[in-house]
Amino acid sequence: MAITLYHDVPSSNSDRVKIALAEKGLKWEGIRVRLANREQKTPEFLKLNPYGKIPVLAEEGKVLFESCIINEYLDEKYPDPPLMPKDPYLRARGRVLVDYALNYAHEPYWDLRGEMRKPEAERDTRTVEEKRQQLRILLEYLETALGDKAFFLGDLSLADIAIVPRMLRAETYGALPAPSLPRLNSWLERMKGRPSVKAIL
Ligand SMILES: N[C@@H](CCC(=O)N[C@@H](CS)C(=O)NCC(=O)O)C(=O)O
Repeated sequence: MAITLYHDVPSSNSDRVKIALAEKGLKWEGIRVRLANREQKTPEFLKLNPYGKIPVLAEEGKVLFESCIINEYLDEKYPDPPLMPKDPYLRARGRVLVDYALNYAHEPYWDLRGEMRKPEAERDTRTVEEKRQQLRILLEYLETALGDKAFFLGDLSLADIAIVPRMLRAETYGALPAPSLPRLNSWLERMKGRPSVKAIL
């Protein structure tokens, strides 16, 4: 039951799966797909993932793509330790929060990423500050969703694992930590303390 992960470094979407694998204590072998060389668009790779994106997970000839779907597969196939609550509402709530963080809050994140990837001298500092602020405002929903809980659904779950790579990037791009988001800041520190997350930092 060898698990192969097609990934690159850095790749926040690959990190999402690496964190889940580590939380499950699963061994895996990596095949590096160098995004800089556009290896994800080769005809050979497109046979694995028609989207031409990483990560891709292969196990016993079975192939999956889309990081959140891969993580759900891992949680179902390797249920110990469980990374989703049993309660149907909480399971759905976790997916809602992930959708919010990755899709609804995508636009300012993506624009900020675009600026921050430019050499410092070429960045539009006004756009950078504006996008950081827009992102922080959207993240207030996650701040409220955390409430006084240590993790989004109470215990560590696939929701935390799905959201953390994006928040680590938000930190790298200067949107976090933010005084308006104390719970999210503490959650991020808590996540960074986990060996599974430390391994991808
Ligand atoms: N929704 C996908 C997103 C995958 C994705 O965008 N991966 C990036 C790397 S982090 C990628 O392969 N980018 C290269 C490209 O789009 O050509 C997932 O969660 O797996």
